[in-house]
Amino acid sequence: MLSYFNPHHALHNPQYEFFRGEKVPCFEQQVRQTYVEEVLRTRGHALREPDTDASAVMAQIHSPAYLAFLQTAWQQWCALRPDNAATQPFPSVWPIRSLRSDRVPDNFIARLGLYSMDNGTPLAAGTWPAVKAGADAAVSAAQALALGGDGPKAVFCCTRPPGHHAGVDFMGGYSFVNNAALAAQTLRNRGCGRVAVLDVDFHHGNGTQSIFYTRSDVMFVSIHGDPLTEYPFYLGYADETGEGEGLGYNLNLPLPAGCSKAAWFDALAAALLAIGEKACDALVVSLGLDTFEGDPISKFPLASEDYLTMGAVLASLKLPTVLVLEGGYATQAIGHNAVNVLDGFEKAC
Ligand code: OKP
Ligand code: ZN
Repeated sequence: MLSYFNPHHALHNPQYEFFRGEKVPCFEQQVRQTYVEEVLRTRGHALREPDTDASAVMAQIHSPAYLAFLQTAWQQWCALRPDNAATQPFPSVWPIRSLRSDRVPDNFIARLGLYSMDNGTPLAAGTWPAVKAGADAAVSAAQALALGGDGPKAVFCCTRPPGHHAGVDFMGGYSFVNNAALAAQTLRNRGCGRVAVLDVDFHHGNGTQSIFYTRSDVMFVSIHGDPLTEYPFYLGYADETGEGEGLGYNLNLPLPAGCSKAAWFDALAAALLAIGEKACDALVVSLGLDTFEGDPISKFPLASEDYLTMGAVLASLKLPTVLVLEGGYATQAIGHNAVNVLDGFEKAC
């Protein structure tokens, strides 16, 4: 499958995150993309560098103030004191209920809280250039997809860090810019009447859902660990069905942690049925591989061979498809699991 990769992902190289109250090495590591690229090459897939500047599409999805903050966040952090270059900034206070989010504080950590949903999204010196190159890869992939006629019927975007937790004006869950939303918006810009985003990452794609919640031109469907017990906790319930124009164009299929494979594939069938009912012209898959049984932070049961099946089932929709890499933290397995989805997809076409 034609694949666009993020050539600058390694610039995003934070040293630690907080996990259960402790500083731990980041789960979201450089080797994740290295391994996927390696398996793509050894299994014969073409890899391309991005050939588009995502800036215009980014401005359609994210707020100007958030994008401006993100671009210079590291410089702002380092300007506070020279020692800061050796550490990482984390928010510690957030404008939740009763507090104002319409004022932008002068204090950097307060601004970081304004633009973050958690303290689990470490920012490093090269975060912005890495994230920007990932956005370029997502838009490039969506532009390379053939919408009828000759050309690739599916394209893969191989990038990190992930994007599906990032909303219009906030980062969170290792995500800064919403790559799947950029791909979907690019397909809309190219004339697709309706795009379906199917998010199969273990974690609910709260950012993508919120970006498209009031729109019917981009449908959002997600299969994920029940937010009652799993991150991101505050979104992803079955009763979130869209609002206004978007009513009926959001579908959450939460599953209990520890559910069976059969339950997962039943949810996938339900997701495809719902997408099939809405006359969609293209599909974007938020491809998280953290549904893998060996994932260190997730609780779904899929084995490596199940990803071949997943790919074949996704292909049965017969829609032009962009697959965008999201999570997956069993680093040794992420390459084969991701490429199994692509091979399963192509074999079924
Ligand atoms: C990103 B993706 C909080 C650490 C928890 C949340 C997991 C983010 C997953 N201190 N991190 O959906 O794979
Ligand atoms: Zn995830």
